[in-house]
Amino acid sequence: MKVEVIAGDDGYFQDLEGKGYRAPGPGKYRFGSFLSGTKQPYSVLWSQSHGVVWIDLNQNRNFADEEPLPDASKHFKVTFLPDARYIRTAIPGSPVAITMDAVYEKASAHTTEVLSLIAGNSFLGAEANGVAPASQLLPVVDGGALHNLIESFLLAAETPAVDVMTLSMSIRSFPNDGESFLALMLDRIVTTYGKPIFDGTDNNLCRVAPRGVTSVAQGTVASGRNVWRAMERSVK
Ligand SMILES: [Ca+2]
Repeated sequence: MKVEVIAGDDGYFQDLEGKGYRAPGPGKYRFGSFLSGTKQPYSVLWSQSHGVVWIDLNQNRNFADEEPLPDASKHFKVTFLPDARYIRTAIPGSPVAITMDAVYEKASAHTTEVLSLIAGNSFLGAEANGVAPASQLLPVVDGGALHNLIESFLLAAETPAVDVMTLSMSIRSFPNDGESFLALMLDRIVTTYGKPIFDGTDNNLCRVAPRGVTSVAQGTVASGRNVWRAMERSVK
């Protein structure tokens, strides 16, 4: 998002290679692209003055046919990438987070895991709420390795505006010597910063699911849940 472009009255502008694009309207934008988890490039347009981002999901070089996305940390809104499974990322240099789940077309499993635990407010139109209903979210992307995950929790815990934390990740196996180093570190983070970690028990909808090593930490709260089969059908 380092390139500044100016769209004309008709919304059209060109990138550095001379390719033409159409913005939702005339004005000044930041323009760039990012690679999804399957290395699919997507063009991105950011109006800093309006605080919204557009992603050219259908890749027709037209942002006018895309939905404007607000700042993810202020207005949690999910964007689905059409090419990948279980991808949740942030676009570098922009305030937007993206999530994708090819299995649940209407409600991403990992997204609902976060929503239901933390920011869920009248979840799916029902009376259930998360730990901090309608709260603002600070998405933190971890790099997959053990030290990245710990650093991500430290980054969140050290942020003054953060009160509670959760995580959404696939089952991973980390090196251990009989006790979990990750669980030990999570305990220390919770103790040091006084901010609880709510750990979702996976995302198997109406099936009871176990949780991984993160729930072993005494400072984390393993949150189980159950979804009725009728609701499972409604989100598929
Ligand atoms: Ca488009």
